[in-house]
Amino acid sequence: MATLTQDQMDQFWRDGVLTVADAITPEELSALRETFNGWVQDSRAHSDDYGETLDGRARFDLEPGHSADRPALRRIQSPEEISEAYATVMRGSRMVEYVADLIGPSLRFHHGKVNSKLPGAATKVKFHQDFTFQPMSNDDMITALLFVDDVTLENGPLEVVPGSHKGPLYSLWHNGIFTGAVADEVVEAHENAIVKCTGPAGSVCLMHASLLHGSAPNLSDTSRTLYIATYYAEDSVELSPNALPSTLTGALIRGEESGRVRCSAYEMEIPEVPKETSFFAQQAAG
Ligand SMILES: O=C(O)CCC(=O)C(=O)O
Repeated sequence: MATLTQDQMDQFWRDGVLTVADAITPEELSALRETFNGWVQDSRAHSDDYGETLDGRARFDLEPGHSADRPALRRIQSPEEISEAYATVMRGSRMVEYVADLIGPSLRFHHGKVNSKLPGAATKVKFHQDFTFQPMSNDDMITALLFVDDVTLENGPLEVVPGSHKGPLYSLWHNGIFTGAVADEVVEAHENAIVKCTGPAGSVCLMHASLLHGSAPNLSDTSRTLYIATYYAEDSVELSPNALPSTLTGALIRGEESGRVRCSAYEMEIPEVPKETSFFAQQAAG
């Protein structure tokens, strides 16, 4: 039985985005926060990115200006690999039921990360579409952005262009450089349509992977931490190597193996996504 209402599902398919409250229990939320606060404490002992993920890149990404006194931990790659709290939410929370209502019943896990903007953090995410980082044989793919903190208009909320998931897909390459961001003209053309996704901690913003989105720096004195997990329909296959591989890549989270592949009749260039640098380093190069 569906957990989302028909109106919510219709809104998702119309806008490519839907924010829903109470996507995890208060206990799950406390466990995510406690774990994250522990990671922030640990980060005080480091001056450079640290830890290691499956492909050798750092697990913990520090913003320039990070120090022991003013920690600025901005990303944790694949937190489900190292934390029971994050693994539990990724596999078994209400958030997963919402995703299954939309693109299930059978789901696989693509990748996960924590994106944090501590108070005053300068981190800005330039506009992009996730699907061009991770093309699949069909586009039943959802990025679930779970609010670990209250997300307000001031603390760097996700900004989206409703309806943009219906196409086109825009290039992330400009003048021979991979920037992980669409061209400035694309953002300017959609400027008046941008909407900010806010809500209390424990809410989730469900975003179609082809939706144009970004986010601004945190100008407030409260932190904005998101746990971001991407899921795809069981019968979809990756068309390029996973940009953020983990031991859980492709894991079946809900339902059954069908033994088949479903392909959409759309055309796109298979993008080349350089793997040697982090997302933020790529965006900074643009
Ligand atoms: O952290 C955010 O505000 C946006 C995250 C995002 O778009 C990404 O990491 O791809």
